[in-house]
Amino acid sequence: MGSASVMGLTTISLANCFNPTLPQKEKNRNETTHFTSIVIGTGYGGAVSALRLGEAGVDTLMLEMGQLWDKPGPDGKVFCKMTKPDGRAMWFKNRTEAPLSSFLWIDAINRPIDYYAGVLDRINYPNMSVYVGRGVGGGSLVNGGMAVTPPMNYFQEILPEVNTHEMYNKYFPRANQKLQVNTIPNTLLENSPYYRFTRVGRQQAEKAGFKTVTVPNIYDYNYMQQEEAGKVHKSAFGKEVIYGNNGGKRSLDKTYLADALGTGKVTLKYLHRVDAITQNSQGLYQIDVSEINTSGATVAKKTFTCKHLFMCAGSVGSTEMLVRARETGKLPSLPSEVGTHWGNNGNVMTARANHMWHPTGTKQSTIPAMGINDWDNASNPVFAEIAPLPTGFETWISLYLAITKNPERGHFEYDATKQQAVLRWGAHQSQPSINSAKAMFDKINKANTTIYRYDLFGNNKAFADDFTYHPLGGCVLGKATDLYGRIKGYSNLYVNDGALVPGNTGVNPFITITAMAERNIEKIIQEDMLK
Ligand code: FAE
Repeated sequence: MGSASVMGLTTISLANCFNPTLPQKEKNRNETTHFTSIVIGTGYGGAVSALRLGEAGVDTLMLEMGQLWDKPGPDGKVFCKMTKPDGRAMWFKNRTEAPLSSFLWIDAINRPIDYYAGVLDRINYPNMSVYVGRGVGGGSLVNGGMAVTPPMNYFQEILPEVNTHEMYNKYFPRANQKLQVNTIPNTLLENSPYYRFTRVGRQQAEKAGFKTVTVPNIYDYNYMQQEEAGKVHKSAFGKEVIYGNNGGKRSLDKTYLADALGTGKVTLKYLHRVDAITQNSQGLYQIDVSEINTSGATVAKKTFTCKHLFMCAGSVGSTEMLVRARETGKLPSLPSEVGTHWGNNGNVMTARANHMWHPTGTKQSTIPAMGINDWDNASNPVFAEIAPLPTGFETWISLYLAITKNPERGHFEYDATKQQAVLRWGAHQSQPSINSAKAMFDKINKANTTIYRYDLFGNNKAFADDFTYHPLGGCVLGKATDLYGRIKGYSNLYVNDGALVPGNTGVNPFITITAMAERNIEKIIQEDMLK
């Protein structure tokens, strides 16, 4: 990241500050409304697309509905802690909606908060809720940073038309390098009290005969070592993650997006929500946008046009907008495959109660460092992240986010009363994930004479099967699009985010999304823009 890029970000941040005293006409005067390309969304797919477009000299506008998270709140911090949430925690909610809903069956986790443009959203559909990041950087602002390249044979299985050799020799290494992926030093993993929960999880998995693997991360482990030494603000060690990190996290605003703005060809507008997309009589894409303030009120309506439109609003965001555009007649030729083949990456969360002599620690890093890898198991493939539960007191709980090979797929349907496309996912569709996770954790419980915790996820459930951190698909590569994300039925209209991935990656997905986006944008720039 060069200094020019950092300055680029700062300049843009000031230019885009919401200023309620500025008369509307003045604000919109001289505003460029046509760009060669527009990228909707600033998550992994959007950030890669914008950087490469900018480097190729293409004038590009990025539109992001969330905030630019660079201004400290009244407590001097940009983000709030998980254990002390306020309005900054969640996207326009009156109460937090954390994945763990209770403790000892008591509704002690979620709290009332101000209705505000916070950083984490939970989109609630029947039987399935989807967590997503809101802000410049998308999911990178709220995620656990686990940067996992999928096993090559599984990648080949889900995307057989994609050249695996090229992916593993060029685009996965490129994604890892640009995202500044690094590995936890042994001293932290083996000695730090903040990773006791990981060592306990590893020992108990291995006792049941499972393999464990260290998982790389984008969190800066040099910074974490300084946290341990008490030299810097404690972020991973200070209960910060799903509502943002105030240090250590190399989120996209510090990597790809800073470099994209540094090209001088990319303009970023945040708190700009895309409401509708259509094509005008000259074949240009027309994007209708509401500029909102942090209370959610619309402060300006704007229209932008472009030749090349990149849908990078995430699996749910891109799919919802496209299904709505098709069903309301705004882009009527979109193929029927748009809105199908959606999956939750087989996500299921579970927790075990350890014996008193196996405490998991009053101190826990929020950054997971290890997974239980049983993906080669032919009947029940599972890759389970050993997840932290940083409450500040001893719980004796081992928490896991399991990724399973659930073949079930959901689809999106337009609901005219809500004027929205809605995810259809039946409750029974989560059962294969529970079965696989149960097969793994029954064995771990048996080997360690332990039991599940039933008090954390509501309704006495041992498995939380009604939410996902990893929405994937909806506009799948080779189905709704060609093999590079060009949407069938239209020219110069692309998807380049998690919506392309067919429902499951077998591991945490952002490395796959980033590498695929690198591959696609390279081809699109070469063939559609430079020729
Ligand atoms: P995404 O990052 O969601 O970006 C889409 C962007 O588009 C967002 O900034 C939206 O606000 C914006 N947007 C949507 N609709 C509109 C609109 N109408 N107008 C303007 N802007 C819009 O998409 N993955 C891992 O690999 N490792 C992890 O450790 C991990 N942990 C996670 C933990 C949590 C709590 C969550 C929620 C996710 C986690 N993930 C993890 C998933 C990962 O963050 C996710 O797969 C990627 O962020 C998806 O990237 P996309 O580019 O598809």
